[in-house]
Amino acid sequence: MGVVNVTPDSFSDGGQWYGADAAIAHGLDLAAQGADIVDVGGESTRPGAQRIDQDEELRRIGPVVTELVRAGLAVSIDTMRARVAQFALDAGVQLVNDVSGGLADPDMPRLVAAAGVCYVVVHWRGHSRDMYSRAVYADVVGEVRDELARRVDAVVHAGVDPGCIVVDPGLGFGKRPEHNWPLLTHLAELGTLAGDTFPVLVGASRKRFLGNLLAGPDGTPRPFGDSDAATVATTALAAAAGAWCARVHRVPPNADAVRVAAAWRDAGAGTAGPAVRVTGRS
Ligand code: PMM
Repeated sequence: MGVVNVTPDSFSDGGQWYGADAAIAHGLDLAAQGADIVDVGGESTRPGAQRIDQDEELRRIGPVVTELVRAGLAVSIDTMRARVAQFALDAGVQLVNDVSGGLADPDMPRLVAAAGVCYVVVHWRGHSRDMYSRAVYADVVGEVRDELARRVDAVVHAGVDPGCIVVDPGLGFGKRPEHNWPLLTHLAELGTLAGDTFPVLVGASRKRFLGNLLAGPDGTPRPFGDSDAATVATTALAAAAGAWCARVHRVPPNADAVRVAAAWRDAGAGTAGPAVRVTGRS
């Protein structure tokens, strides 16, 4: 999954693809480079971010989603708002990626259910402006798993087909760097909820915990754009462990890592996890 952030302020690539034309061209590039899905978002969720209003979010994603769907790509919409998801679904997106797992907007699960598309349910404890205040865990894997299970229950109760649900541990969302590593090493466990096994999506790309890991001798974190090789390493490890999807900013090396991991698994080191089908028109 390639990321198109139509935002002036995302931490990982803020501003680079802000205008509609630049964002559309970037989405087409990502698909040409091997992204199976292009994820379009108009609202930054970096730590401390204030929310933008709905009209602004619609203004940012509208032409981008419309054009990328028209070009035949499989597009997902990265939004916490049902109204924005509704616009994108009407335009033909194939997947709703809701980093709040349906908590931010209670209308979202019903909307996704009615549209019959797949739904990425992300572990989340609250909005970005103060998300670190909730980053307190005694057992991060157990708590994230239990909270994800409750969200999956809720969205299924709202009518979402369990066969269309993808779960995501929400790396960095209400998690400090030290919380992300155990989540990454327990992906299969996180995808197995109440006896069902769900495809897992991982969004480690350029996140702060990678920059912290790669800090220089004086402790200065590596800048976001310089953690792409570490992102590729997480993609390979996650895919080898059976993850269905890696959400990334730079597609070519991550697409290679996914292929290496598939060969690795085929040669006997584990099995592919469950998957959902998300396809564009061409
Ligand atoms: N992370 C970000 C945005 N959307 N969606 C999913 N499913 N999982 C994530 O981890 C995730 C996401 C924030 O990162 P960005 O600013 O680089 O897009």
